[in-house]
Amino acid sequence: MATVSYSAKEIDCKIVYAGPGLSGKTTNVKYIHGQVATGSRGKLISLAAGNDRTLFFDFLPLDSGEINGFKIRLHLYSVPGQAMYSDSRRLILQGVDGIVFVADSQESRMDANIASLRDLKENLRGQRRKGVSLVLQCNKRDLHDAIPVPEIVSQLGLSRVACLEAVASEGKGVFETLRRVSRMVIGRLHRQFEILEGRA
Ligand SMILES: Nc1nc2c(ncn2[C@@H]2O[C@H](COP(=O)(O)OP(=O)(O)OP(=O)(O)O)[C@@H](O)[C@H]2O)c(=O)[nH]1
Ligand SMILES: [Mg+2]
Repeated sequence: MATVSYSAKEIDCKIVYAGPGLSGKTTNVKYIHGQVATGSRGKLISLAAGNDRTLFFDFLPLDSGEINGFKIRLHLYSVPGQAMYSDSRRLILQGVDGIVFVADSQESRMDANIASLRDLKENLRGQRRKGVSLVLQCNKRDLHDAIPVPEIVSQLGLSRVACLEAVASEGKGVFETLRRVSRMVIGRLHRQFEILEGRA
């Protein structure tokens, strides 16, 4: 859930990139870091092993405009996709506002996508799931064995979720995905402010 600091006039939102190992979560966050002007972002922190696999998370703070004089700060995290790090994922998902599920489009990775989505649902248990925005990113669309997007959507049972295609290693679809999820998260904040101010 977004945290509001009245003294700093700042709202912090948490957006988490989830999905199976090697699906391209870190690649999304690194690309965003490389494209956003230094004045609008903080430092990228990556806790990774020597082989670039995420061990705990990547973290990138981004400024994203204002609501009623409150500065909005998006905190982007990527989780480690490897199955054994489920406890870390549960920790990182605490208080999440928006999730990008980065699916790997390769046919050979469909079982991993399905297992990762199941693990995500389990890790969100106990949280107010209704307040969390979810976006599906079908990544690695450049690979020859990428299966059609509707098939991925259907196998994951995510037909009611916003879906975007990406080639994150080339930056394609990365900002479109971030815009979609942040618009959903910030839209909800706007509605909450309207309710607080009795304008709803
Ligand atoms: N061909 C292709 N390769 C990609 C794409 N996106 C990412 N990759 C590559 O996939 C590999 C894994 O990417 P990462 O971003 O490290 O994957 P991850 O999801 O963070 O993996 P974990 O940290 O282990 O969970 C890297 O070699 C990337 O360059 C893509 O769209 N197409
Ligand atoms: Mg990673």
